[in-house]
Amino acid sequence: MRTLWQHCHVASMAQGAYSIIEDAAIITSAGHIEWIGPRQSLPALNADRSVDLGGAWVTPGLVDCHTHAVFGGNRSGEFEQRLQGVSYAEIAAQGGGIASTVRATRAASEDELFSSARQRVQALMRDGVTTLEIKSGYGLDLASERKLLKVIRRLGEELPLTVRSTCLAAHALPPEYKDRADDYISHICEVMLPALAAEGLVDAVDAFCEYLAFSPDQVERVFIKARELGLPIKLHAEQLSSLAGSSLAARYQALSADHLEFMTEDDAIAMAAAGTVAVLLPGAFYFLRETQLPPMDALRKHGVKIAIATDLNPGTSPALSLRLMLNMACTLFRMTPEEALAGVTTHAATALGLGHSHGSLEVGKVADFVAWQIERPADLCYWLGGDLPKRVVRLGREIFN
Ligand code: DI6
Ligand code: FE
Repeated sequence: MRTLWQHCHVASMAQGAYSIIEDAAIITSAGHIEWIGPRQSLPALNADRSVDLGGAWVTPGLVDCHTHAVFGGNRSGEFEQRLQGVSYAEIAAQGGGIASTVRATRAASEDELFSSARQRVQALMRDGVTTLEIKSGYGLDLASERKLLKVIRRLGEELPLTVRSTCLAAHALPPEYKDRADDYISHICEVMLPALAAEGLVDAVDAFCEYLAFSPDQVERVFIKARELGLPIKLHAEQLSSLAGSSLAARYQALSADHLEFMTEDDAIAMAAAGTVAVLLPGAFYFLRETQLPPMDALRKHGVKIAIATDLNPGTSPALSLRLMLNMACTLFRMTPEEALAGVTTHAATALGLGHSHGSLEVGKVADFVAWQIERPADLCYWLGGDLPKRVVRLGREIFN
């Protein structure tokens, strides 16, 4: 089926810029973009049908490249406690924090995890998200991590969006390994990753490099195993302190290093040279009331690609709107709307290793796009949440109107 989409303007986001085409037309066939350009240059191709987009602005389908969307329970009770002055450390000492989500996740069935995650993913989809990364990391033992990764795969099979799974077994120390972090890393490398990769459940490997999680040496052992298994890597780095985790990630040609508030200029130089994308997470910055801003000038100066994501998780970023993150990226991090939009399209796709096929509207790429009834692309960064009128197309088929 060949479809002609017209009466629209396009911000194709090619090369990470708006790359605007006014009065544009798009021809899709077999789920891909066959032609895109100004309507007056439309080639004489016979389309099976023609769709009038009513003057909409068309952007690539949005890509949320960092989430922890599958988990049991939630932590709104802890949020309430923290607002009453109980510290994060006190909550953790009472068995709260990541540990409480791990308990709830281990206790939940696969079906329960699937149905709660589906609601969150559907909320993201209402913002025009057509590609989503989801990490495991609240199971922390082989059976529970497998359960999470299976739910992640099932979300990709049952919902009309592309889902990439990341194994984040090195997220926190499970209670069984208290005071034995090196042993847990050995278990991840010798047992968990090889088994989960062999079952086809893992598209990438991530770890949390932080003084309250795992050291750079421990993270490097995970990277070496990932490389051996032929899996790309990502890293939570420099969120709360500066450990040069992002430079370590760059040495292993990581797809991305994420958070990065405390990264240095040397880290930016290393990431630029390796093509490692900087994934910034304004929701976590906001929710934790952080004050240290990511070094935007160093990132720009060295040409590091910058992506934006929700970090959707129960502890530090219960964010159900990627468009709200666009606004926060502009308001809190001083990104331009054009940079922010590139951060949830082109650069986010690159952060998932999908830069060749997703993230911008170009001939040969997938026909994933959103036709927004807005006045200009900056509207996507301007409104604080809400539901903008839109039509969502995935693989050339309308999934949402
Ligand atoms: N960084 C974060 O902000 C979250 N995980 C991570 O690696 C925290 C997750 C949680 O508190 O549940
Ligand atoms: Fe995260």
